Amino acid sequence: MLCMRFDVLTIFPDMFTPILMDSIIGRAVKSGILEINTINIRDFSKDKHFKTDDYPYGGGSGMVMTPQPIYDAWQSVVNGLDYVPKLVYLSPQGNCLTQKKALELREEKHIVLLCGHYEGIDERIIELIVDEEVSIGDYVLTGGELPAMVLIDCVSRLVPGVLPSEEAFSNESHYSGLLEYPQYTRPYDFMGKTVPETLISGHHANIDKWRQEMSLKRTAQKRPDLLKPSPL
Ligand code: 4GX
Repeated sequence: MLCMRFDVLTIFPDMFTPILMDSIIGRAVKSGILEINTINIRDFSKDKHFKTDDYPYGGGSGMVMTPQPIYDAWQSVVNGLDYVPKLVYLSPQGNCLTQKKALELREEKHIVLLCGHYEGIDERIIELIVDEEVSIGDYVLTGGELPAMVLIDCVSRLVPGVLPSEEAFSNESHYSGLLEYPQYTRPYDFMGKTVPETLISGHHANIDKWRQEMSLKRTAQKRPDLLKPSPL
């Protein structure tokens, strides 16, 4: 039944309760398709004040997350497993989280997510245990928790059984590399603006053609960068 497991190493485990409650992800956790655990890095601190950060060697402003509690928190997840789960560190220096990257991560049965704070984590953690750094975009947040939630949300919805229907994600934005076509629901006339005639014609071939054309037109207008051949 269990399809995918996430373990989140964080100093703010309570931030994750909203995505584990009431949401589509929460429902998948309750039904056993997903397992999501949070591990409080602070619980593993050997410091007498349970500190998880320290001053940077070489000086400078801000604090750096100490390696020991992170390493021991990771050990607590890996202990007893007969495989080593992929460890992803959320950081602005990472590979961009795209739909392609989400489809790739969906192939893992178990992902451990490491959330950093302050000026980041001790570089030796990245060298010793991090498999991949992933960024959710070119902006700076206060911590890796929101990026971890974004990653869990976008990878989880690709796991079979999490969304009500499989087709729900097969024709949506970015799946085909194009943006979605415009959607309409009732009423037919809203504030004098009516629904495009093709959509009420009942002619399915014409509707498909209209949607494809609109997807392409929209992408050219709003995100022309998506139509350019990628350098990779
Ligand atoms: N996409 N953040 C990581 C700590 C940090 C600081 C410096 C490395 C170097 C982010 C993003 C993001 C905030 C998570 C800073 N790590 N993560 N954190 N954008 O902004 O993923």
